[in-house]
Amino acid sequence: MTDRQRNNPFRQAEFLTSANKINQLPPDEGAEVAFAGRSNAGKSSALNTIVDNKGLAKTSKTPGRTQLINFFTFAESYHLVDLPGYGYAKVPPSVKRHWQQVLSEYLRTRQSLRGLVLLMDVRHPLKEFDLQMLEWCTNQQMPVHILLTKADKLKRGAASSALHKMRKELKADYEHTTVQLFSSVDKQGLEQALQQLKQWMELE
Ligand SMILES: Nc1nc2c(ncn2[C@@H]2O[C@H](COP(=O)(O)OP(=O)(O)O)[C@@H](O)[C@H]2O)c(=O)[nH]1
Ligand SMILES: [Mg+2]
Repeated sequence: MTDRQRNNPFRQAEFLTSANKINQLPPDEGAEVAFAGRSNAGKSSALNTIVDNKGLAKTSKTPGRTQLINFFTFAESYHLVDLPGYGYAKVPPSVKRHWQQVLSEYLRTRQSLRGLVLLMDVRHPLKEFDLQMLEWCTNQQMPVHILLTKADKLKRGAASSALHKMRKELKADYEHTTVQLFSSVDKQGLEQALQQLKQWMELE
């Protein structure tokens, strides 16, 4: 076992269940962190990187497929939750409305939810879906940590200015939201993301 594996409690995570409706969620116990982002933001890839298991969350080159809330579990009552993104143009309005309702209710009612990881492609941040999630979380005083994904696609300087621009934009309305660069390809930002999850779930 390498040090990286030993320091990562999430690598034991396994699939628990999928839900399409609020009443299908597993018991509201233990500690939970949810991942949200528009389709294709790199959410499944980031989850797989965080749990150090390429096969856990399905990744796809065809966006918009996941229309379920997927629960992964480790150490009995800890959950990582993959929330569906509905930012893809081909999602019908009725489906979009269904998910808006499910997501807002989930954020409003889930007692074990400690924080939301919001993923955005570093080249296309703060779209309508992202602003909606930020609004809902702020209203619930739910902590949000943003991963600016696919940072490997930008040169170091461009990535760093995207990060600073984002910090500035968040400052006015979402003062307590934290943000970092992340890449599932070169693993930049992985340690910082793990630290945030461990802190929220009190796994230090
Ligand atoms: N270069 C690069 N590509 C990525 C990264 N993360 C995801 N991708 C690619 O972006 C696409 C969508 O990724 P996926 O994780 O399925 O996104 P999701 O729809 O948000 O779950 C896939 O083709 C991935 O290979 C990253 O950090 N860097
Ligand atoms: Mg996905």
